[in-house]
Amino acid sequence: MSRVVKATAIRRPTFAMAALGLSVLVAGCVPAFREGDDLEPGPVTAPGPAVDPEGDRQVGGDGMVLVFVPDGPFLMGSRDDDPQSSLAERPQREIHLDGYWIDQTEVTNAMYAVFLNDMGNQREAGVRWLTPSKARVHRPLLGAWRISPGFERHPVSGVTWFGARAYCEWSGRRLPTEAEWEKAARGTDGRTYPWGEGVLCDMAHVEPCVSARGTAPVGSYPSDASPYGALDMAGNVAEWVADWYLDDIYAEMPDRNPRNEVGSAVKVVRGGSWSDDARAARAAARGSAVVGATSTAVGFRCALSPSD
Ligand SMILES: [Ca+2]
Repeated sequence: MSRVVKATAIRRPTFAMAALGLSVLVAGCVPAFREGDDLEPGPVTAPGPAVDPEGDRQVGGDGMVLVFVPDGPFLMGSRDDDPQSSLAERPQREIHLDGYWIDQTEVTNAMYAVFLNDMGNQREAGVRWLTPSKARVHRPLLGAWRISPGFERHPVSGVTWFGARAYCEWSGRRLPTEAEWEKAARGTDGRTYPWGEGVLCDMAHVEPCVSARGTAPVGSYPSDASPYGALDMAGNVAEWVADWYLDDIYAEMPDRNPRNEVGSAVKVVRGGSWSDDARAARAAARGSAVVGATSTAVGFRCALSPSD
């Protein structure tokens, strides 16, 4: 499988990340740590095909459970009269997506450590895939990548967009599009949160509801479940998706399977996190960050089309 390395300039995003609680993202975070595996990005090897297909769920070769989102239309974006929404979420559109699979949870530290031990912590666009100072995955001198004890099932954080994409390709999947992420999170009916409306604390791992700052094991909040069974779409860590970010894309995007491939620096980040407020946890909320940025509050999940 060949991969394309985008030579992008890293700059501050054009969108007001702070409004969505993503101010912790830092542009161009080049990790200041010693590396012995300064490899050029090369062929990506997958751990194997998805196995054990069973109805609307299957298990990937990396152990991730995937849930199925059926073909059909859904309401994407926010109504003009929604006081919580931003202009970038409007106009609300009926968008049709072909059926696809999406990871039930965010990719975990345990999964990402396997990937790093296979591929190394490579650079793309001058930035390492993972910034250990913002992650619970680290590597001692001459040792293998390992996980801070107790954090094996927490979502990986501190990864660049490139590091997220590389993992999904390695695992035989891909990053979801922005539209796929939103449909997986809220279903077809335009609901505010994955579970419906109202009451955020105790429903999802979001600030200021969490007493201990930081991530939680994936799937710790059964109430943070979408109509398709995708978990932690409102909270835990926010998530990179495939699309480049544009403020005004909703009025122009096509009705079927939209995917914005136009851009050079800023990618879409979706969902709330342990450091985000209720507004950012809405399924329609749009965040963004430069592709080489890393954060303790941003991770990712992958997707898969039947035709992939
Ligand atoms: Ca999440």
